[in-house]
Amino acid sequence: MPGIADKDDSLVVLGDNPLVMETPESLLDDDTTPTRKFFIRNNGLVPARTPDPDSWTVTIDGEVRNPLVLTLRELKTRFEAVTLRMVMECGGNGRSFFNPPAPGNQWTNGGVGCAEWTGVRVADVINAAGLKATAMFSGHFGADPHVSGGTDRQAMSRGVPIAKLMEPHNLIVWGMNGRPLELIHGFPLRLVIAGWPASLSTKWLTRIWIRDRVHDGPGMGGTSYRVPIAPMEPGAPPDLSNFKDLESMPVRSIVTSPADRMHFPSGTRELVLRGAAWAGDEDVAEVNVSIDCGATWHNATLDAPRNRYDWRRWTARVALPSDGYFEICSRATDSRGVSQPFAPNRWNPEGYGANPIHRIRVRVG
Ligand SMILES: Nc1nc2c(c(=O)[nH]1)N[C@H]1C(S)=C(S)[C@@H](COP(=O)(O)O)O[C@H]1N2
Ligand SMILES: [Mo]
Repeated sequence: MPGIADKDDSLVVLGDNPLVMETPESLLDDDTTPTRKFFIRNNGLVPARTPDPDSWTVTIDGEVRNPLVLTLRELKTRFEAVTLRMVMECGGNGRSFFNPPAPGNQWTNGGVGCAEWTGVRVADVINAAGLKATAMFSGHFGADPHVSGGTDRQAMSRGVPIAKLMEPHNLIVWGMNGRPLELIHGFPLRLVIAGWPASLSTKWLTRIWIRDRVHDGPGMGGTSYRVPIAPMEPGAPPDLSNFKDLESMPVRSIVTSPADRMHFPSGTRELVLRGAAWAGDEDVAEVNVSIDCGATWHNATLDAPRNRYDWRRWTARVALPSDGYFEICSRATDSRGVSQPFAPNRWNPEGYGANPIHRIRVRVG
């Protein structure tokens, strides 16, 4: 399979055609997720590696005054380059926690990573094209062939309302963690839409179509990346008039150390817990940890984010009363006071946005 030779052996393959790999929580213990540990989600095939990345073009057209066709070289010279560390999270992250099960890749918490992205602001490029008053929504296009092999149809093409598109953290990137993008992550050019499902962050980016209506590419409409407005009964047939696009990703925390099922020597009376927390468009307000499956909670200490949309690394020291078996939990709360639920709420037919409290098990002695 192209592009995965350098990946960490411990990534878990959830599917091989198209290729999907998740990162076990304990592999997300770095402040910045190294590229070799970064999850992979393809909906189509991986395009051939272009021999001439500087000549790769992205088209900005539709409801703009001056449609643009910009080469990667022009993007680098005409616009200010910025580097931001930001979370990228699959909309289906956590899907395996739904009951009844929702079909699709059975992500645990590993459809996420936090990398340093280098590129130009989407808003700067769109402003150079000049939005018309009729501009309402974007449609994003990548060069990956459909799984059938055909290049006449898109594997996936999603979009966002114009107000979100113009958010200054959204980038068109060529760099990831200080190096050119790997082919599997979108070389030579990808979109990064901050805080919303990663399906919007189109790899192998070729076009941003500015539309006068909600985009209707594959991955839009129906129950795709959509969640119920009024909560629905798990497993019930969906009423399509009750769905809206999943926008900001919900608050989530993970314990990244120790790993699940760790065994500590008899007499260990303190554990240092480490993890990460993030909350889509919101800030993380606090992270609490428990060693008794949520019967009692303690505060974790949060590191400062580098910039908005970065994740928060956290640490906590917890005392252990005895040897034995402990269920350690982490629960984050966002700036609106919304916490991770004990079991995923908001069941939906395609399994988006499941963010239950993370739980690991350790044994002492
Ligand atoms: N062109 C293209 N872009 C894409 C996809 C795709 O299939 N094709 N998958 C999307 C989805 S669903 C996710 S979760 C992220 C995964 O990004 P990664 O593989 O770099 O981790 O890419 C998004 N961008
Ligand atoms: Mo995804």
